[in-house]
Amino acid sequence: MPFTANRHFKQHPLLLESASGMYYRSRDGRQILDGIAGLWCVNAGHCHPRIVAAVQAQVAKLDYATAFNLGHPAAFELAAQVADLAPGDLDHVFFVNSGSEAVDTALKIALAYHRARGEGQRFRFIGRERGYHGVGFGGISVGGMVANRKVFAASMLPGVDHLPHTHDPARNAFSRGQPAHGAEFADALERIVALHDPSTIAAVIVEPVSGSAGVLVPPRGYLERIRAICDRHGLLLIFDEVITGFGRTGSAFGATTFGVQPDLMTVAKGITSGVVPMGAVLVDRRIYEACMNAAGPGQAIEFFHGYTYSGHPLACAAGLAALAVYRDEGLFGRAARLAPAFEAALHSLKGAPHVIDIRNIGLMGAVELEPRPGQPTERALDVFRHCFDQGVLVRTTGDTIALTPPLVVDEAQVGQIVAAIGKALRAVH
Ligand code: PXG
Repeated sequence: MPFTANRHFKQHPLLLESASGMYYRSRDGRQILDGIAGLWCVNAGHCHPRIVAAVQAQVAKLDYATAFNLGHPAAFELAAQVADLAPGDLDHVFFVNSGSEAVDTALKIALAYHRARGEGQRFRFIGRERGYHGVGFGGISVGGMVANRKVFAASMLPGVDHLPHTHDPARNAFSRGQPAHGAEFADALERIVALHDPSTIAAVIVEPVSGSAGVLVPPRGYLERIRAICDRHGLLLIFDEVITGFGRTGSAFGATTFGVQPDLMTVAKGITSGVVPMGAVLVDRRIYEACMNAAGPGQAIEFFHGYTYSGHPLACAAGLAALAVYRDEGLFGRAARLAPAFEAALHSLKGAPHVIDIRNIGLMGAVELEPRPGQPTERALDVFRHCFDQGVLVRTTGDTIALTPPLVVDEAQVGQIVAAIGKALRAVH
């Protein structure tokens, strides 16, 4: 099982059997309120009838079509709609099947772009401490989660360096929205760039909001500074929006919420509302054109990369239906409208036992607990279990409880989730 205590699970299995809207039903017949949209992905709510119908119709019509030298209309339609939603000139789309594949693909596009322009010496990537970019060798190399890296350290990509993370509880604990302090963490990029010689660096990759590390919201002005330093030195800026994409922060993307334009963007999860696996890389027109123009004439292939399931018909059908639901139900706006109530509810946990920080943006929130001495993660895992027993699903990362409900959540359900956490905190005290 992925990222799971396998032996513990088998002694204490938790099995889900069905789902609808905001709720799972467990194997033992209990209703579980989903506080984490499956795994930060089911933004439209579970088993949305329009998405279900679209996938059912598609599987009966065209089950599979290769995207190698062939195509099918839904892939081009979905690409056009995703590009339409994206800010600026991110108007070309490469489909993959997960966030990890999206990240590895984006890193490869960055290398291909520089090489196409005669700057093949740009091979370095800059990631960030506490960043999560999936589990491919590219993703763990630029990622900054120690546990995900240490076993595999001998096989990392060469030439990767990391920015410092921006978590600064001494100055920013209990911030609502973007923290006031820490734009200067971006200045480390200047130092790293100088150290390695700017002309060797291909790209910088960051999540606009670090998700897996426990919802680390960028300090005010931080992303703008990163963008400016990238521009100064000709580095591409990749936003990994696998979690922040498709409404999570209260608009289509983190890039739109924070008003900072990346050159490449990786997405997954919410692109199909989690119904069929899919990811994508959104590419700035200038990058696309450089790669096209550099290739040989005639029938030369421009980018030697792709997956059997790139643009899978079922994923495209789910994606088109999910985008239609987001649009017709106004779910990104709903997330923005609910965000203040979500924030107030979450911050009402200040003062509860062992709570040392609370953070939030859009419908993304975290409650950080003081670890038990010598037993990191145990307190949060106990809270997880107490919440589950109360019929509420939350996520833990380290000693942080993360909340990312489907965007169809209502205020009463937010209240129920927060009340369950409060009760659990008192119970495990
Ligand atoms: N980038 C980001 C920013 C992610 O959050 C990935 C890439 C990888 O996506 P795939 O589809 O390959 O898993 C992710 C995935 C958690 C959690 O609870 C987060 C993710 C996956 C599993 C658990 O923090 N994010």
